[in-house]
Amino acid sequence: MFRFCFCAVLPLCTSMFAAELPPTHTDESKVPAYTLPDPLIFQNGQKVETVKQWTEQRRAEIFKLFEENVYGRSPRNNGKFAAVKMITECPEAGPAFNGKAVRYQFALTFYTGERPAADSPVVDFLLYVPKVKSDTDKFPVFLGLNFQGNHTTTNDPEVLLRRNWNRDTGKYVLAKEEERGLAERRWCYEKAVERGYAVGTAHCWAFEPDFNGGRKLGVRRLMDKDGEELAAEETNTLGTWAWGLTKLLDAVCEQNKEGTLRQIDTSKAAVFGHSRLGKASLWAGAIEPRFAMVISNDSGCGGAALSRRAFGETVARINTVFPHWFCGNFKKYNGKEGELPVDQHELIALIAPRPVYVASASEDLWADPKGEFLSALNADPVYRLLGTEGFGNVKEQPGVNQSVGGRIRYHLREGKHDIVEFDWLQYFDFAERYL
Ligand code: GTR
Repeated sequence: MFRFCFCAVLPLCTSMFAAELPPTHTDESKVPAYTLPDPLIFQNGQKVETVKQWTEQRRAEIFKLFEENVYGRSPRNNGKFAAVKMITECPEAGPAFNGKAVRYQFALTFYTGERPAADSPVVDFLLYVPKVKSDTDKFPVFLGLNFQGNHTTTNDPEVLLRRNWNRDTGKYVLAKEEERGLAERRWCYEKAVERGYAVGTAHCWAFEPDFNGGRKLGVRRLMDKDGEELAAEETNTLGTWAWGLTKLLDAVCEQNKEGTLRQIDTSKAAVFGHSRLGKASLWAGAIEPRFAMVISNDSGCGGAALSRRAFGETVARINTVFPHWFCGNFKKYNGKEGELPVDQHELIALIAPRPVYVASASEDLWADPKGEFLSALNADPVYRLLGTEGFGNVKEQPGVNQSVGGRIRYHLREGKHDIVEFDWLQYFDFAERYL
């Protein structure tokens, strides 16, 4: 009897669940015909012909459309967040990687009012800087968020086991020793410092936990009024992470001025991210002109991939599974990508003329590698208008494992959705040339 019920009910449950999820496909023949908005045509139909028109008017127009329709108005721009202050402390600094680097561990405390409270949000920020060999050494810095805590990004035993979020209880717990280094293969600290780059990271959940309702638990709670609904154009989790990336840069700049990080060249800061954190890094590049280079690793839908192709993850799908990532207005475009006043090539155009790297992986169809490539390609006219070589002579998506382009650069790494040494080595080469 039990067996009968179980068998009868299970297919029903799965089909109900499946019915709630908007369908997706990875079939190129099903990609709808679409026309991309032209970044060099104003909304009123007028053409952008001069650098001045782009810099002073059209860029702002596109930026506003992204704010209102996709990522939401950044905390830094909405007036309420301006009052949030940050204190940077450095409880730990010491040698790492056999003396090749110095490891700094900062605690960034966010608060409003006179001084931090006992429960003020704290973000732990880990930074490896190459060891200084001469007084004139200046190192560029890569900044990016991580998925599970700083201690998971390395086996370095000195990385402090600090607060970490527990998703089930929605509370802070202490990070565990057995988690140390879990994501080490995704981080290339030692190679980075050998090549002369500093790399800094913080757990994205420390800025805001990654679930619907996380807003009440992260840094954004400082600006929430009790019971206040989030306005449809207000930023959400991805926008908060992007803002968080700008705070990491603030911390580096502040410590640079104070002398602790005088060996960092703050005019050479690259922002990077993988997957959902790649979406955040692209938006961070758009909101923060101090990021001198932007890297998107397999960022997919809502990142580098064109929404209008609706290949792999779609707008409807991402808004259903992750309702807290984008602003409320983005949901208006579920199944109606053609009505979006912008598409993701224009996000890349917002970064122009700064160097931007878009990376895909051949088996990562969910993130639509071709759509990511086409975004890079369609941002090229803006880079050219601004007097750069843009995507160089690239017109077609390259085969696997070839890095192509100029100031806009692209590769399709062989393999799965991931960030691995091959990706990092391309980013270091790119930085060497353009940062
Ligand atoms: C997936 C999501 C993608 C991507 C990825 C990740 O579940 O559909 O948009 O962000 O997660 O962040 O690893």
